[in-house]
Amino acid sequence: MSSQHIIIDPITRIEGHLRIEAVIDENNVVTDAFAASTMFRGIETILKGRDPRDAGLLAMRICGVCTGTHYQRSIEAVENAFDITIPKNARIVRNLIQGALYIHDHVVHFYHLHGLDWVDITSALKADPELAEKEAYNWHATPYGVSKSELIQIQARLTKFVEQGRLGIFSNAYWGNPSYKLTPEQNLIATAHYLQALDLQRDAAKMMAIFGGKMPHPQSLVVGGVTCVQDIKNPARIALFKTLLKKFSHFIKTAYLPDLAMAGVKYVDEALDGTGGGLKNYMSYGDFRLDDTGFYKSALLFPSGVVLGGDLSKVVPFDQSKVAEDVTHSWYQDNKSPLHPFDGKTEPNYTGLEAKEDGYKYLKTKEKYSWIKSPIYDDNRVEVGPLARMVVGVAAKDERITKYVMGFLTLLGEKLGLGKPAPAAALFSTVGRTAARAIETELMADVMVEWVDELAANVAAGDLSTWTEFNFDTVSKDAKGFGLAEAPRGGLGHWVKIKDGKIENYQAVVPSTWNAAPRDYKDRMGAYEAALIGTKVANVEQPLEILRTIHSFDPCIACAVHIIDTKGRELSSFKVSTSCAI
Ligand code: NFE
Ligand code: MG
Repeated sequence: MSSQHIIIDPITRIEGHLRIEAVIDENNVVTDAFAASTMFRGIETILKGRDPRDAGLLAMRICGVCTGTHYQRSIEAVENAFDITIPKNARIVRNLIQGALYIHDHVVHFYHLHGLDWVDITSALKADPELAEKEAYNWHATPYGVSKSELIQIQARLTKFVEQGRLGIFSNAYWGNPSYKLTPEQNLIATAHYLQALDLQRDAAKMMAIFGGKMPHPQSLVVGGVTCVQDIKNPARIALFKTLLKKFSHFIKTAYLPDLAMAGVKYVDEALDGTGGGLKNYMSYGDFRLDDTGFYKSALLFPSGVVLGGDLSKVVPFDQSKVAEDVTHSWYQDNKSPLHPFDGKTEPNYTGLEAKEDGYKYLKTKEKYSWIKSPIYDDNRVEVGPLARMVVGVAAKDERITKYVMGFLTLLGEKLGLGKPAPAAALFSTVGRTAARAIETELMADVMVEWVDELAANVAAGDLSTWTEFNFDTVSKDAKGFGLAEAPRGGLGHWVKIKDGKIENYQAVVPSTWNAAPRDYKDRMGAYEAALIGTKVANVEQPLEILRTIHSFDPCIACAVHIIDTKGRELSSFKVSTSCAI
């Protein structure tokens, strides 16, 4: 039996440095896969010895993409350590900043990072704009920005790029690959939305800045609450937030979801046969407190829990003490067994790649091969992210989540002519992962309207409190706490141990750490690796199907590793052995 080794390095249209090595058999089906972060950073170590009140400002530098999320989790870990409950206004403001991050991140992901795995831009050049306008009405009653004249303009812009030989942002992709399935007209619609979303995403960033002070890296969170008192008191600021939200929400409903349904119908076979499903173990830490009972007590927008083996009939309660990180296959000093984050270590041990006769270097997959650690929950490998949140929500019979998920499955069933909703099991796939993100985006945009009204009403009723008084001089100097939440890409936890008033140990276990991790001590695959198994590649020179599945997780490797080589040493050099990677 012959097999081929595909290396994609770097994977582009992601944050950070990710390498995928896959083995494919004579039928071009992936039989083995390895995910490696080739980048080394170091923020957990930098936090040691610092004042815990400063932790958020340093931890936020873990990533410039999921801006604010590490900041908030870090502050919440310290609040948990000192048992501080924040006021209502602070809770809502934090929800609004995070909510704006979600809708920003998800739209940018679908169109700008993942879209070209589904949409062939060069095919859009062949489209008939008049037919494309008509086609858009098949997917929404009032489709976004796709009148014939708008589409003609967009096509002219693209044609100019091509004639000048300057495809720019669209260069170097796998155009013409047989696994592109949309019609030229559908490709033109999605391309129009790609370009329109480039402009529009600024609005979500502005929303974050209204209460966060700036973007990226908002500044208005402190241990005990938030500092944006003037912004919540000013009705014009709240009204601006609502206007931008409304505008963005319009795009979500009239472009993002219809495009998703359009692609979902074309790619439904891959959803139904479970391509890219992977581990089928889903975990959510739970997030977005809906009342002021307190951290880990309040009702949540996204319930916490674990669903194992795709069994939607039960949810295992989440318990943070069952989180551990293993480094058997990661470039760190070995531990005897996986460590809980309170006791976690970040001690590099780079053992390099292996040069082979063909002149390329390969991952030493039997040994250590990634800078990402392998997180484990109660001795299970799990997937986190929007799909996990939707799956856990449905399994937990959460009314709101079930309504949005069923709404999409019903729409898909209708468009497919099934006479009933598409089966929920279709979600356990690459297409399902991408769909779950869109479903969650609509849900978030809708619930944010309720939150901003709740904030305005609370302020109008005279509650201007934004901070729970907290005097560091009067609390115990030895404490520990955790900030557990859901970042756009999945469960995010920061654990802090404080001794003599200084940080003694700090560990972050991040969404892309869960998903992009290598094998563990039992040689079990991480989520990316498992999701690639069984994927059929139409053209091995253009492993588009591999990119499609990896991109469906929205990788962020800066988050996943959060360690930095301050000496700027070259840690390894890599050659790209495939013709190109988007
Ligand atoms: Ni750097 Fe992040 C999110 C976090 S992911 S993007 O979402 O936390 O791994
Ligand atoms: Mg970590």
